[in-house]
Amino acid sequence: MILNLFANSESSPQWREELCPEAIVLRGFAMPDGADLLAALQEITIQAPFRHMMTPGGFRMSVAMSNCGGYGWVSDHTGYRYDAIDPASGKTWPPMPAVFLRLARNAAMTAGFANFEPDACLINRYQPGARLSLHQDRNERSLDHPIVSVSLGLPAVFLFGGLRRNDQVLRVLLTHGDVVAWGGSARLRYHGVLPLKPGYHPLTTGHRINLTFRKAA
Ligand code: MD6
Ligand code: FE
Repeated sequence: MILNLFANSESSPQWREELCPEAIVLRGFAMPDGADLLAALQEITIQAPFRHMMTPGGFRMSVAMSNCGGYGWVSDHTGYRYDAIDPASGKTWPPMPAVFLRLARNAAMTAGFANFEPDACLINRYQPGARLSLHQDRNERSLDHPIVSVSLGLPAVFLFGGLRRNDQVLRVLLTHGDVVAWGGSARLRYHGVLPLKPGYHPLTTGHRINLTFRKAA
């Protein structure tokens, strides 16, 4: 006989986890594309190198950032905004690679958000100690579209809170290939990332990479 090790849902591997209604973790969803995504990323960062942006309050962000697509998220002393021009080069951001776009659309669809057409991809690079404090994503013109977030390389603890800054937060370990998609009633939930622990990953060596896809305009 063939033993079914996962005969009941209690012990079945949870591929899809709901953090709350309309916020879904798709475990390992980007795993097959990991190497292709990182190869495309190399090309992007030749045109638009990673840089540490300044917060409006004058602090240097510990996460290094770049962008691709029609719009890029930027932060400086004037505030946060989406800009079609990379302020470091004066040129448009590199186009979104086909493998990025296909993954973002597929993940959104799988998580229950049909017809997602991102025009911006913010690329975050974490080195050990880098963190992202609790924030809401609210610079997009319409909040009717979800956000799709792809984790590559070293694992990190993702904090997922409520609609108010002081609401209780969930801690979610995100590892290579995990995708988080959220929108609708969850779109303005506070979230952040705890300081990255040092480690080694064969595809990213000492870093974590996060891609967040949005419809900005
Ligand atoms: C990160 N992510 O995982 C940072 N924002 O490195 C985000 O800030 C984020 O993962 C909106 C939606 C999903 C995210
Ligand atoms: Fe965010």
